[in-house]
Amino acid sequence: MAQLKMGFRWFGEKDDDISLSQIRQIPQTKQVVGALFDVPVGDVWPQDKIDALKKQVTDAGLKLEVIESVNIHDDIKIGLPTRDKYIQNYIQTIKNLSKAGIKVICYNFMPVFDWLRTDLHHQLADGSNVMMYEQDKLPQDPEALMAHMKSGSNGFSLPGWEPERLSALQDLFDAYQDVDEDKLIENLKYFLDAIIPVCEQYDVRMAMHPDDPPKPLFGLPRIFKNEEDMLRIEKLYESRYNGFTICTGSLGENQNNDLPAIIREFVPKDRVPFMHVRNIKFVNQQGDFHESAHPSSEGSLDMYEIMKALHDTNYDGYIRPDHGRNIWGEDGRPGYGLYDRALGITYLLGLWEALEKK
Ligand code: DNO
Repeated sequence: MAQLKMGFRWFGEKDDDISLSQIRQIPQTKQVVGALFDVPVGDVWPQDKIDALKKQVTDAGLKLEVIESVNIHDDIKIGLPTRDKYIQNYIQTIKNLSKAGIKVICYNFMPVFDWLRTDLHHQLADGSNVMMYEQDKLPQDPEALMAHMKSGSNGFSLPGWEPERLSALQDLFDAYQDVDEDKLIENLKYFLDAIIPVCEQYDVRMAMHPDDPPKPLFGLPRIFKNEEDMLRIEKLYESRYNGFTICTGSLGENQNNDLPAIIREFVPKDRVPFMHVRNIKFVNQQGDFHESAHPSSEGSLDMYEIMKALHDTNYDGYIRPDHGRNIWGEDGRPGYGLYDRALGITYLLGLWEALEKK
């Protein structure tokens, strides 16, 4: 049976209340998706810290081959003259990661902040908690938004929302004033032109993550919202090293996006080294949604068709369950509990096994 390279996101010994030994007991899950969370964005990731993380994971009987994320300094996204320095740092990080056997780097090109929700603790009828997005509840300004995300985080730092990265928020917004979609694409191309040859040489594949939610917010441009955007990004640099993370939840938040079709377009072209799989449930016509139970045909996306598309296209990249519910008394980092993501893995593996035997 073609094995899925199943992984589980882990925030490190210091920042995660889930242990590697717990992850090891999830069936058929060998990959830890990790990162260094204490290196400021833009700095080179030191070899010794990477090696220490690698050793920790391998000592626990697991593998570290995917990094999520090496974040991109805003000067690169804005296109400031200082970007060259940060790009050189990024290149050095790629080389260091390659030395530790890393094969895939997940990253995003979202201005200022990463993913976004309006409620991090929406309670479902069964008493579990999920994250939710309701357009009308979006805080009015970026500062309020930052405070809002922080207050709902159960005291954990949320990936992409690290306060030190988002200090001086208003200045950052001002710096993006002249950056529209075309400019942002141009700056992505500049970045890819510099790094992809290095990735090719060092055998590290870049996997760009979609914008979440996939629409412009606070006047900031968004360049990875749908299939059309992907066709544009893929052409910026023709190489299997310029790839995508297909995140079913993020892309699925736009009801016009057809996930199985997107998988069938890009997997055969060898542009998808990494998959994030989760379900969401739309609650109204306007497209407000919450994230739904992980092992789920309860959500609005058809998990069977998504896995079938991966199976039909002989997907052999890495895959991980994405945000799940907090259940059974868990009160940890929103979206990243142990139980529901583990249930999600068994559900996905079950679908896969059935597809294999058909
Ligand atoms: C949120 C995550 C994102 C994702 C980055 C990838 O939970 O899906 O923070 O890791 O956008 O760079």
